[in-house]
Amino acid sequence: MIDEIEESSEKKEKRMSWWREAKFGMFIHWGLYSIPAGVWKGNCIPGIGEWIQYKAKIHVNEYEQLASQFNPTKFNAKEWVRVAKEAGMKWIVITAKHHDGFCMFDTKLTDYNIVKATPFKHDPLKDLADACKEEGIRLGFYYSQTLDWHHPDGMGNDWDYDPEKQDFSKYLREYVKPQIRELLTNYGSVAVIWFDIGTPTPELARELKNLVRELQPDTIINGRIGGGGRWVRGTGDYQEMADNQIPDQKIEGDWETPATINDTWGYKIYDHNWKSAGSLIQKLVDIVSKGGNFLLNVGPTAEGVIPKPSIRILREIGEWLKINGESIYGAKSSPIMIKAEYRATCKAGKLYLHVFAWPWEGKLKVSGVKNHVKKAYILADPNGEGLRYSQDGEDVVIEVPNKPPDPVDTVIVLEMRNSNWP
Ligand code: FHN
Repeated sequence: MIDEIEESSEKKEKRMSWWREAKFGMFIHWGLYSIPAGVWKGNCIPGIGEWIQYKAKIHVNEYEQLASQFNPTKFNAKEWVRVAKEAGMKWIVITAKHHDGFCMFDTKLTDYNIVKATPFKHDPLKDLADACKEEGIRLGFYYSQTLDWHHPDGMGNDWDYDPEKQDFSKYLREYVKPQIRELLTNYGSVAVIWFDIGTPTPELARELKNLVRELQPDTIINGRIGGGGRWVRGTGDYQEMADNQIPDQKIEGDWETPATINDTWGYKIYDHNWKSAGSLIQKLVDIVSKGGNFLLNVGPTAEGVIPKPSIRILREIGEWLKINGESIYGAKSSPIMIKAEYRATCKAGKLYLHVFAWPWEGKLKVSGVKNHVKKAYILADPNGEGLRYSQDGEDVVIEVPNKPPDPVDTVIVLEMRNSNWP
């Protein structure tokens, strides 16, 4: 029985501090599945793109052949990092190994990797690590520690392997752990290790967690390291919501929502169901107002290109954040009741009202303000005249223009007389 490495609460606070400020990050799902892009032998395979091997029950020896076609000559790490930066994202998490088992990094544990098995012959994670360092963006790695449809002892592939004969502990100890060691040794400081689905036993989860702590104590571990059964979450540094799930109410403690920008994580050529920039801005605000972080995905093509619609959407989000970022980065969850018409975030002495539904009668009514308001203004217009308001105890009524300056989310700042609330 292995015990978890103990640490002081100060250590955890220090590790989490940048993440709590950062709020908005980029998820990247990129791998061999980007080649079929949702189509196998002429058939559109339903479901998320990176699950194509599972959904179409493609045998390992057939799926493996994709590697010889993987040559992302248009991949440009600096460009990807610039896209993230322009969008206002503060960290990137990229798939080092997804459930298909193909390694997007140089590894000594298997030849089934981008350097040895593809004409590209190059480690894109190295380029990304360099580009991120240069641009001041943090880099983390997604690693599928439980499902591995390629490895004979990994879980999930019962069309090629007999689950009865698999030795998962051996796989985790002799394959997963050495690969995590590589990822935490060869790429400089790693911001996040993003496990998925959960580790089958608490013992194995602890072993993994200890290894990360031993190699890079500042690396944040996400909640899906699990440890109490396949689907049990919560033994990492923060809680991971289900995919695309935003809780109804504020949640105590650190948490994150991972989300798709259309309906897939890995690239699918026929998925055009793009979410609008406006709806994603509102999701980000909603999440921050409930105390969480937002990890928004892009699925680059097999050539190494982030799809144009994703870039356009991210640029629009970035434009909004350039103006309104003060109300997001480093902001705390809402100190007042969340309403359908608005959300709220705050910093010491400032309450940010994010108005989603404009009050057409010209008055925004807010309750629960436990301080004296000294000034009200639109964040996008800090040097403007300010807004007239009246306060009666905890109720504040703000007079607003006829039309919303920003129909997606106009941020109104209420500055307090003293900074002890919110
Ligand atoms: O099965 C995966 C899926 O492919 C994708 O990676 C998402 C991202 O959160 N995680 C799993 C499902 O929860």
